[in-house]
Amino acid sequence: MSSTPLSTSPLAGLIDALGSGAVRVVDLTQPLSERTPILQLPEPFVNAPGLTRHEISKFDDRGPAWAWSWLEIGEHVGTHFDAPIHWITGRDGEDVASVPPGRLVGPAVVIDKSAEASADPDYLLTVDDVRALEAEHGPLPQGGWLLLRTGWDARAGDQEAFLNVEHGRSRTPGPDAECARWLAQESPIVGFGVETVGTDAGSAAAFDPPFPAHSHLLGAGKYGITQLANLAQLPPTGAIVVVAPLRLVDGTGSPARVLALVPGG
Ligand code: 23J
Ligand code: MN
Repeated sequence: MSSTPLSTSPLAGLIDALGSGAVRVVDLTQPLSERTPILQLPEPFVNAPGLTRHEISKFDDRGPAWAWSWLEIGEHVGTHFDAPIHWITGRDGEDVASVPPGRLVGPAVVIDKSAEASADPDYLLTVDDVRALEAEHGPLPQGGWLLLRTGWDARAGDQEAFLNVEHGRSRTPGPDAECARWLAQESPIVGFGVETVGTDAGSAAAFDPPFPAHSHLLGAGKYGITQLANLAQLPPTGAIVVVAPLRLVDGTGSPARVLALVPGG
């Protein structure tokens, strides 16, 4: 093929940059295993099962040259995607399979509240925080993903540290109710991502509405992603995020591979 179509392609620069290392691919996905921390809702609610692997064969009589297993896993386990139909406010919206692929790739904006969350595990992100970020880095982009950095990814190997339950309540950061409403209804982003077990703060069952990130964002046809890793490797703006859940028909969510394209070797 002639080089003309490639060199005139808007992807030509990206292809070169991936080849030269001027753009790096950062894995924002936590490893998925039997030890992946899972959400623990209080009684009387029912929780999702974590990963269990069932061996089909392992180079034995059941399959002499192949190893494989089948998986038992909740839709909302590990680094995962929340589809609108996960929540009652979005019940008439998209399942995972119906999400247009263009909405799964977009500009990432990272808001770093790791110092705040380290000082106060109940830290709540506010509209003022996002406005301050916009004042410094420009408005949130149309079709973008706002990613909340809290430093919580360092705890992801340890269920107890990750859920951080004290006196029966989970102390983890997240957006306050007004911030969740604003992101859903007034901002141009399509999704909100976090390092914690859910897009809502640990204390959010008591907010008005309960679980406002789920309620407002999914109700507005927007999306969530959780249990992200390596947000520290992203600039505040300028990265592209690729969110890849299973295309699960009628799925309310799915474990996902989440990748970022990041400029600067
Ligand atoms: C169900 C109920 C409450 C919450 C969640 C699920 C999640 O965090 C989730 O994974 O969507 S907070
Ligand atoms: Mn979920």
